[in-house]
Amino acid sequence: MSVIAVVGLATMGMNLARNLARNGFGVSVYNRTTSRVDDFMKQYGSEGAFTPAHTPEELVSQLEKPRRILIMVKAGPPVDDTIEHLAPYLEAGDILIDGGNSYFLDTVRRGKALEARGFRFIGTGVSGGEEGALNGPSIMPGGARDAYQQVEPMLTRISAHVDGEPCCTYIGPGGAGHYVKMVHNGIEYADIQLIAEAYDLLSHALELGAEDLSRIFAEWNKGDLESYLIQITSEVLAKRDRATGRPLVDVILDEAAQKGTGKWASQSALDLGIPVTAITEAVFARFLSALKADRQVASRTLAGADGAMRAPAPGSLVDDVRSALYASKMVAYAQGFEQMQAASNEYGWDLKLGAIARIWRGGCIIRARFLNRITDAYAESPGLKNLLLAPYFRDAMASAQDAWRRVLSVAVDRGIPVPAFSSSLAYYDAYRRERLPANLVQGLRDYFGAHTYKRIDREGSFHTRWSQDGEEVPVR
Ligand code: NBP
Repeated sequence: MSVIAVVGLATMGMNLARNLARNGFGVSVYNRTTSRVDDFMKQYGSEGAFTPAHTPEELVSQLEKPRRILIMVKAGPPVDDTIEHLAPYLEAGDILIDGGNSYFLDTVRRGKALEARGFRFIGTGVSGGEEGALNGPSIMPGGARDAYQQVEPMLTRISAHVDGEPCCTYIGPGGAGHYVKMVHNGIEYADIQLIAEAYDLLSHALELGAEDLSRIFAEWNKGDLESYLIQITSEVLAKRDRATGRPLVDVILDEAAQKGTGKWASQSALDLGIPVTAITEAVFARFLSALKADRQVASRTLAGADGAMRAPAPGSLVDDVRSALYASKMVAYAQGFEQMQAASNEYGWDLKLGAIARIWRGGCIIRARFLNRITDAYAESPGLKNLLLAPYFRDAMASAQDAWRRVLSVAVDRGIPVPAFSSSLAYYDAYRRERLPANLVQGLRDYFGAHTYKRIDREGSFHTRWSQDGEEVPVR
């Protein structure tokens, strides 16, 4: 008998099944297109205690009770289809785990529907891509805690480990696991966009080639910016294209694709009223990149900047861009964590933000040295309102900001688009302003729509009869 099944043997399912088997767990494997099961057994069958299944019924019959089934299929209707194929053979108490990138409200719906049928459901985020799935991902499980306890030994064993701690912890009930994974992916979008802007700035302002830039990123990876994404940026930039001999990055088409988790994170932030500008700018930047044909026309039509400012010294600009990247990244994480806090309040999840930072230190795409700083910040001050207010982040922003502003001046002067850098700085400057121009916004809204306003010196709501007698009247 197997202790767990993996359903869906594409990239993620295949590698998670191998990871489970390597860690000594007996795994049954099944896939809708059953030739994939046979291919899997041929290629990896000797790696561990795998049992192939060719029907849902056969799969369920191979499992110890309560049955534990990890579903790794394409997010959306395939998850519902898979559940419906398995359900007729399951018994009360059996546990279904959806490890794909499902939308968190689908997870809430599925959890309720399955509980009503006596089954238990865990919606879990899994990050780390192909390599993480095989060697240790970061795992974000949500749903019924008692169900999680039944799979905890397996999930913690196969997850990445940092300083002896597993990158897997119970996140919260309902859709909490998939929500946190969604914000993780949103932060990943922001991180990647910021890196792309740093690359663009240095390659245009200093006319550096991919190999020079690769060396700069490798150097940055030795300091505060040390992270998986900075490391692989250096590797991507260093790669030469076999066909043309040019840097591969120079022949890759500049249209970024997406699968939707960044968009969902932005949409949820809009619903919650949380300003996650860095993630949202990153999503918009991908939309803009996809308008390649339009951009080609505009590039020949619209005038650009003349770059009249004094040229910056190359060394100092490289250092400044590093600081701007770090400061913008801190803003992106501060916003993402604020969004998770808001969602936790809204949905009653009691998210432990410090623990989430801890399980993102290994295995996942945004793993980075500075996640320790986030864990420390929440340990020191569990009710922290915004990460930027924690002493480490406050001081780091203060020391990076002059460089950040210089970088934006260069970008504006040269006409180099840096939407995530600049929106992060705008957020920082707006967040630290005691008084914003929303007073005028309120005045205008009251003028054309009698929407009323509050005053700084008196309680209550007021309306001014702007275009009549100009009198202010209190409003109940
Ligand atoms: P895909 O997202 O490419 O999905 C392919 C799998 O879904 C195959 O096993 C396929 O079966 C199955 N499937 C489909 Br499509 N429609 C189905 C249906 N109606 N009923 C049953 N099975 C169906 O696989 P993946 O890249 O391994 O990702 C799996 C999940 O993990 C996704 O939610 C993904 O977003 C998430 N994820 C992926 C990564 C990554 O790096 N790839 C990282 C983190 C999370 P078939 O063989 O019969 O077509």
